[in-house]
Amino acid sequence: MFGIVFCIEHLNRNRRSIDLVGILRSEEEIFKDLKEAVLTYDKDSATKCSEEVVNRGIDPLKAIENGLAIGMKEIGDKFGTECFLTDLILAAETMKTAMTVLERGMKVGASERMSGTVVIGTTKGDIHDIGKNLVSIMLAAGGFKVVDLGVDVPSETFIHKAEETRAHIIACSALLSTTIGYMDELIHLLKELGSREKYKVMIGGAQVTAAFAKEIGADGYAEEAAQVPALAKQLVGT
Ligand code: B12
Repeated sequence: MFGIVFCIEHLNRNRRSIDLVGILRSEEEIFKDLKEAVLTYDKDSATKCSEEVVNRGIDPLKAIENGLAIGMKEIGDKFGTECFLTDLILAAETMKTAMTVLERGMKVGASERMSGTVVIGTTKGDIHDIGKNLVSIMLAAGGFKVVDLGVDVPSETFIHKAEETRAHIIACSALLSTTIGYMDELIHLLKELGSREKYKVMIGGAQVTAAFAKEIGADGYAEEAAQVPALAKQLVGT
């Protein structure tokens, strides 16, 4: 009798672990669902998938780059033909919802933040913040203390906050042809104030190019958020 009970218990235990393995989705499946969530503006699914990423210890940056950002790019590519302003707003909000959850999975403690301080924001007149938020997350994960000023940030505020926080880098994002000029303004203002040498200025965003960065005398430019921590470390020499 004891033998039979033991056998049944043994089988059950094994089946449970098989079931467990059975219900564990692959990382790729979760990333695909995150992409779909952005494309269908499904905040519930975005939240659930992001929680799964965090709870299972999957790298949140991989989830952003291989899931959310791909969905966002698809929406961007369809802009003006299949997708319009409302679609963009809904997709962006879905991505933000997911990123709030994923940020909890970034394993960077205060003591590890010794690479330097970065003051970051989107230029005046510009409310695009998805790329800027991604860059912030990457910098924090790369060991930087990040002071995020949000969107529509005047050049004076960038400088004031950099002074206040004794920042090493001012990072500026812009997505509109009409707002990249404020990056030039920022550098001019720094020069006028005699503070140009105090900070490294790093710029980026869809309309920004390496040539533009060189033209206005910025210290660094990166096309992708993934390149930013290495660039920032190079700039501050850490
Ligand atoms: C989502 C989106 C919106 C959302 C923004 C939501 C949000 N919270 O950000 C909403 C709907 C609000 C919006 C509004 C508008 N938008 Co819009 N938007 C987009 C869209 C589709 C995607 C942008 C995005 O998030 N991309 C994904 C992120 C991850 O990419 P990214 O920002 O480029 O960032 C990456 C890199 O550039 C880099 N990076 C970014 N920042 C930084 C900073 C530093 C320091 C570094 C080193 C690197 C770096 O790293 C990031 C990750 O790899 C783009 C189209 C496109 N394909 O770019 C249009 C786009 C930028 N928008 C555009 C326009 C015109 C507008 C509006 C003026 C529309 C309108 N008529 O109202 C308004 C602008 C309002 C304003 N004052 O800002 C145009 C700009 C055209 C131009 N040449 O100026 C685009 C290109 C669409 C188009 N094809 O016409 N938009």
